[in-house]
Amino acid sequence: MSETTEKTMSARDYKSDLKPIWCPGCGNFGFLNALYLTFQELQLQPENTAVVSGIGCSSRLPGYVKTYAFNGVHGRVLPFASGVKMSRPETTVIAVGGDGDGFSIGAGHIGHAARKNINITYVVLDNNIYGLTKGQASPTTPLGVKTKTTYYGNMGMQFNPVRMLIAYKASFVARTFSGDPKHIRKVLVEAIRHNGFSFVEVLSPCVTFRGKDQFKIIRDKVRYLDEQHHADNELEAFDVANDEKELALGVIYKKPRPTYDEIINADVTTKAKAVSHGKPKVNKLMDQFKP
Ligand SMILES: Cc1ncc(C[n+]2csc(CCOP(=O)(O)OP(=O)(O)O)c2C)c(N)n1
Ligand code: SF4
Repeated sequence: MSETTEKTMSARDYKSDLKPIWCPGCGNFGFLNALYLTFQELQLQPENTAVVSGIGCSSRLPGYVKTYAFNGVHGRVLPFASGVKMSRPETTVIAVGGDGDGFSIGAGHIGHAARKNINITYVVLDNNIYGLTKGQASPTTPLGVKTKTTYYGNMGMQFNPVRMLIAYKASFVARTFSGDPKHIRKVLVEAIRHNGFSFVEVLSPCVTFRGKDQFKIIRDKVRYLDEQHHADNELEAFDVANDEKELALGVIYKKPRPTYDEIINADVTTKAKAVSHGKPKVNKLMDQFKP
């Protein structure tokens, strides 16, 4: 008989030996520290936890965490994370990446992971820019902002990730800010505990390519949701998401429903029973493939 012994974990135990090489002051530090504390609060066991990413400054994060970790290819964080979860359902899977990784090259994957309700937590460290490749516009760069690729000012409208994810039928959608690690932790604990696909947008300034004043700009623009907000009401959640002048922080939408693996397991079990009761049908089907 195998025995599993759970180790009591402190935040420090989740730190890998690699030292982050992010620029001093990068918003990603606040998130990383909050992540260690979240793991401690949930007492996640490293052998049952996987942090998976794409490519970007933010996607370096799995290297700094002492759990299973995978730094994949640009834009493919969700297929990797979904694969890990489907093959190892007992694993807590955290997918991490940037706004470029998630909403540009990887945009095609989000809707499907969300609508299928794959039981993972997807965190986008949204800095409104491509950081790693040195400052090109991303899908969340605000209108009019001058970047390396938008010399005359960004001409495309900025994506609204929270609104997008509610529309994609994600069962949990939240927004938080790397200038408030306590809030990140509160939101992340709830996101990881949520049974289903949870999406968390972290406003996480790139101080190098968006400017050091981004923390102040964001702080002046956010408000905290309280118990007056009904996160299970989709229309109310859309109203909150639609407000782009004052950005709401907290759990904006949450409506649990069966997860992808729960549906598959129930379905496969039912079908397996039907097949075993009706063997001739399967044989008849297989006969078609005989020479
Ligand atoms: C297939 C592919 N296309 C392009 C790149 C180049 N590339 C690397 S990271 C990146 C964007 C990084 O921006 P983001 O995902 O927002 O992350 P950040 O660095 O801002 O955290 C790009 C375009 C790549 N590595 N692979
Ligand atoms: S370039 Fe921007 S996102 Fe990348 S590490 Fe530096 S501050 Fe952070």
